[in-house]
Amino acid sequence: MIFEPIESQRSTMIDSRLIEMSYKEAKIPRVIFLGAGESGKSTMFKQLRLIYDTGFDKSMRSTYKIVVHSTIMKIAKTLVVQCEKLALLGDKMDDPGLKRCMIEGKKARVAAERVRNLWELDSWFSPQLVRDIDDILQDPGAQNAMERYWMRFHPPLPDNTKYFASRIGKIAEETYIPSDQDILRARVRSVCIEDRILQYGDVRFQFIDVGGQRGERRKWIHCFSNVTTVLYVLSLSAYSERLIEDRRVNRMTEAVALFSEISAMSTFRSTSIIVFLNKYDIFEKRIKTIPFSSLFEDFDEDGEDPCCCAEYLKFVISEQSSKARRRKGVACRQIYYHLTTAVDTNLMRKIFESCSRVIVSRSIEDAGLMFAEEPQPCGSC
Ligand SMILES: Nc1nc2c(ncn2[C@@H]2O[C@H](COP(=O)(O)OP(=O)(O)OP(=O)(O)O)[C@@H](O)[C@H]2O)c(=O)[nH]1
Ligand SMILES: [Mg+2]
Repeated sequence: MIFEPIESQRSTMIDSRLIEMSYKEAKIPRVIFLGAGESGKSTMFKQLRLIYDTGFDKSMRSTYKIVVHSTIMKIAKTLVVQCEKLALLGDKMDDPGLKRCMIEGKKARVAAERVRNLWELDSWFSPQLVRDIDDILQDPGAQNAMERYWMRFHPPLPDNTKYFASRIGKIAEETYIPSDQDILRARVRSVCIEDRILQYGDVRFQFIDVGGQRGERRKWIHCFSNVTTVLYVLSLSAYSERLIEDRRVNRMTEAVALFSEISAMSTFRSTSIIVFLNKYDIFEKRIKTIPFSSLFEDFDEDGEDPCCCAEYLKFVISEQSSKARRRKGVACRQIYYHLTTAVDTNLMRKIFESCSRVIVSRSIEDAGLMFAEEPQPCGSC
């Protein structure tokens, strides 16, 4: 099941009440980010803060310093464990590629031993730890493993692995303060609902970010009222990844099914829907190593062309959501698509600008200031 049953949990009620209150006070239209876990919703939400608000303040940067440090520790630890697993697997399968994933250098092996024995919570970012992590990251065996894991399997190594591995020197400095890009790349799983009121074009909107993992979705319903636009974020690179919540399920399959469900909800009957096909930067590299057709067997076009693959995906999404709407008797409407890389601020500025026409006009229609076009019955799609 994609949506979990609605449970009246205390934290949920607090989240939703807060949002409800601020909405009632402000009486402004809402725009909500929805999508599966790790698709990039919070990253886009952070971009809104950078582009339309005051950016990241001092206290946010110091919070993220801890996040960045713990991310690097986690990457190093995971890498040490995975290197062993891969090398063992290589032996078993007689695969020289996998065998090469053994940490080889003497210095790196000693460092790996130390890092393996660390407790994440009680370790601090000491100079010794930084040297150890650097020794591990420089090791050819670990680099082979990183490449394989980053490209092929997910989890365990997160999308930001390469980025933070390349920044270790800077991050280890005592005076280090996370840059905007570090904050955009740092991952904090959303477990509560966040909202922010922003001036967007000529209109003030309440933007809402929610957690996308299965356990978080039961909270969504509390902020569905008065939404004028849904921004659905779907990770393109998900086609080769599995859900953290259930390793048997492909992430893209889940994301497409979730979208179909949302687009067929009667609550969103007259809501604008914009789909961000995100993580384009990862996707265009990954399709060169893992065929897009590994998930979509019917896809027989140029698998090395990211736009061609994305077009096919749009077709799949439209087909499945039309079917879901027909089943529920919900009228057909236009869905807008954008290819995005959420960590790229310049690109996101352009994307948000180009979405403003849809978002703003919808809110004006809802306010009754403009003539709203009647939706077509679903039989015509
Ligand atoms: N390279 C790259 N990384 C991205 C992109 N979008 C998001 N990420 C990274 O992906 C990770 C997950 O992004 P989040 O924004 O936390 O995902 P989310 O949808 O909010 O996830 P939940 O809170 O679990 O629902 C973070 O480390 C981001 O920096 C992208 O377009 N390119
Ligand atoms: Mg999030």
